[in-house]
Amino acid sequence: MQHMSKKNSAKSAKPARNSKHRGQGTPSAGPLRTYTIRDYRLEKPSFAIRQIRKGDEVRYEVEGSLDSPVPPIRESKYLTQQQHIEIYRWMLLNRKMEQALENLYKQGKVVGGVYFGLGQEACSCASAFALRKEDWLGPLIRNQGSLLARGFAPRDVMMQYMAKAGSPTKGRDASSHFGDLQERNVVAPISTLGDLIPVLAGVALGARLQGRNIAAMTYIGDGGQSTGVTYEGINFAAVQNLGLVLFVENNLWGYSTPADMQFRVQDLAERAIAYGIPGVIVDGTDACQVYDAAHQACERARRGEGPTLIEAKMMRMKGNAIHDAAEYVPKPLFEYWKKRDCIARFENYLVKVRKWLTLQENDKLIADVDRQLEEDRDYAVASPMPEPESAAGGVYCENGCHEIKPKYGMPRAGNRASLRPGRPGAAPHLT
Ligand SMILES: Cc1ncc(C[n+]2csc(CCOP(=O)(O)OP(=O)(O)O)c2C)c(N)n1
Ligand SMILES: [Mg+2]
Repeated sequence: MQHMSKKNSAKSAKPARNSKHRGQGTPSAGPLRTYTIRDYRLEKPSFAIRQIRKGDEVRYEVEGSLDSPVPPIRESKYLTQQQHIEIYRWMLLNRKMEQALENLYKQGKVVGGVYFGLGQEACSCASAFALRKEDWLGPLIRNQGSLLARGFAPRDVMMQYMAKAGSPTKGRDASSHFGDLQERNVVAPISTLGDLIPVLAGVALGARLQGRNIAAMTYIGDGGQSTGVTYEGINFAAVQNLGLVLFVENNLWGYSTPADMQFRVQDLAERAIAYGIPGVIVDGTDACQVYDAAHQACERARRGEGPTLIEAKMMRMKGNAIHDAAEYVPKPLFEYWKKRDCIARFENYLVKVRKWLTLQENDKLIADVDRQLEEDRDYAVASPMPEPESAAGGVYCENGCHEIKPKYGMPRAGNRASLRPGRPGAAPHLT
C-alpha cells in the first residue's frame, strides 16, 4: 500500500529508515521534495466559508460553487455484497436511533443533552466495521454508530442518555461516556478533545508489549485536531510504529467556527506528512471509501507498520448538540450536503446501481430496524432509575473487587526490542 510518496533529495539516496512505508519517491537531484496524499474522493468541492462582519453582527457565507453533480459511490475493493448490506443496516440503525433519542429528549426523558452524528453515519459505521475482535475502538461522542457496529445495542445508548440503572455506567453519566474494556475493547469517549489519541496509542503499545500488533482506532474533529495532545499522541504513535488508525472527521464546523477559520492547510490529511506517516483523504459520506481506507490502515497496523491518518470530509448536519440550532450555518450548505446524504446514496447504490437488494428486501430491512428500535426504546423507557443508595458504588476500586488481566498475554522483556523506532513489522514474539 502506498499512501504517501516522498521524493527524497540526492542526499537521501540510500533508503530512508522505514522508507518502505513512508514513501517510495524516486531520489531526485533537485532541491524540492514532493509529497503526495492518497485521495479517494470522486468529488472535490470547490467552495469556502467566509466570515462576514457588519458592526457587531457576524455571519457566514459560502464562496464558490455549490452546483456540482452528486458523486457516485466508489466501488469497494474489499467489501462483499453481504458486508455492504450489514454496513447499510448499521447506518440506518445509527440514524434512526438518534431520531428516537431526539424524541425522548423532547419528551423530557433524557438527562442532559443529546449529541448527533447526522450525516456522519457512514464514517462512524464503516470505520468501526473494519475492526476485528482483537482490535480496539475509542469513539467520540458523535460516533454512536461506531458503538453499534462494535456490538452495543441501541438500548444501551438510550438507557445511558436516560441515566437508567441498567445503562453501561449504571446511571452515573448522561450522554455517551461509556466503553467496555472487557468484551468489546472499547475505550469510553473522552470529552477533552484529543486525549483519546495518546490513550489509543497506549492501547496499541500495551498490546505490542503483550505480543500482538493490533489496530487501535479513534477519531478527532477538525476543531479538536488543533489541540497539543493531538500532536503528542500522533507523534508518539508515529515514532513507535504503533497501530493507531486516526480518523480526522472534518465536518466543516468546530462548534460555530468554520473549518476555513481553523487551519491554513488545504486538507487536514497533509498533517500526516509532518508526522512521517501515511495520510489519506476520503469522502466521509461514502461508506465504501471509508471502509477501504480503514481496512488498509487496520491491516497496516496489524502488520506492525505504524499509524495512519485518514481525513474524512463531510458535514455536521446538526448543531454541536441538541441545544444548538446551527443558525450560523449558511442554508445552501445544508442543501448541498443533504443531496450527498450518506444513507440515501448508499441505499440507491445497493438497490438501483448494484441491485443487491430488491425493493421488498430493502423495505423489510428498514422495517426490521424500526422494530428493533421500538423494542429497545420501550425497554429503555420502562427500565428503572438507579437506587439512590447505589450512587457511591463502583466509584472506587475496593480491595480485590476486580482483577485487571492482560488482554493478550503476559508482557515479556523480549518484546521491548520491537519498540525500537524504525523497525516496522518487527513481529514481537513471546519467549
Ligand atoms: C480540549 C477541549 N477544548 C474545548 C472543548 C469544548 N468543545 C466541545 S465540542 C467542541 C467543538 C469540537 O469541534 P470538532 O472537533 O470539529 O468536532 P465536531 O463537534 O465537529 O464533531 C469544543 C470546542 C473540549 N471538549 N475539549
Ligand atoms: Mg468539526
